Amino acid sequence: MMILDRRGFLRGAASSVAVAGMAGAALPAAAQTGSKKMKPTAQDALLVIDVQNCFTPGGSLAVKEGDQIIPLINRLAGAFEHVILTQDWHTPGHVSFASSHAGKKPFEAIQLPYGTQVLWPDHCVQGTAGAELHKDLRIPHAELIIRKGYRKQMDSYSAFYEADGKTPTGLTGYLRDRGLKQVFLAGLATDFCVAWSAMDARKAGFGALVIEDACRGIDADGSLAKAWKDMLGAGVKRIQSADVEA
Ligand code: VGL
Ligand code: ZN
Repeated sequence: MMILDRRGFLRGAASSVAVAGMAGAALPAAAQTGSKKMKPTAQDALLVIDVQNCFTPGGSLAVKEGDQIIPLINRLAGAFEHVILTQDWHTPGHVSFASSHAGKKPFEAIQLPYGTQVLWPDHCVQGTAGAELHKDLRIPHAELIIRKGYRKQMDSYSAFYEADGKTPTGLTGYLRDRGLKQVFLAGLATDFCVAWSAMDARKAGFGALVIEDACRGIDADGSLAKAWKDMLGAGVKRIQSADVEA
């Protein structure tokens, strides 16, 4: 459906519902509908973070209930014109693996040139079954898969910048080139890759909304509460899947 305001701003807006009540204001991403649910627009993207075998039950870094979010994510994805997936994608012997550091155990932390690194069980090694996207994900219209953490000496929780906070993955450029202004986030794990991606989305100038019940956390040492505090402080919005018209 084609909708134009006086200045032609709304050409190609997602739906007439999204336009109701805007009164010529700047184009809002995910405009509120009458039912108070947010309807994703053509300027919003759903970012599905690391829904991979290693992070779901049975995997080497399994997140509790990590598979329970999949039906929810499949349903949400249907409401988005733009869906982007991420895949944690490490080399064998990756610097983030405890097994790469003599005497270190998973969940201990070490100092690396780019900062503090939590050490993990080996996970998401490039080309292995554990690194594959979960077989129950049904998002055929996903338009991009961002792989991250593929440099042996640097981790990347975030879909935007690697762990040094400045090496770009290319996602910022992709979103800008495509005219996408805001990301909704779902996936694993809330307190690591989802949180870092959401905060970096803000840092790069995008709106960021984390769909809490479409994520699950690792929650090591209070990391989940800290992640929410940091996210909210960075202007990330905390929403529920029921808030999205899907
Ligand atoms: C993740 C720990 C290590 C995540 C990735 O997807 O949240 N966590 N690598
Ligand atoms: Zn990882």
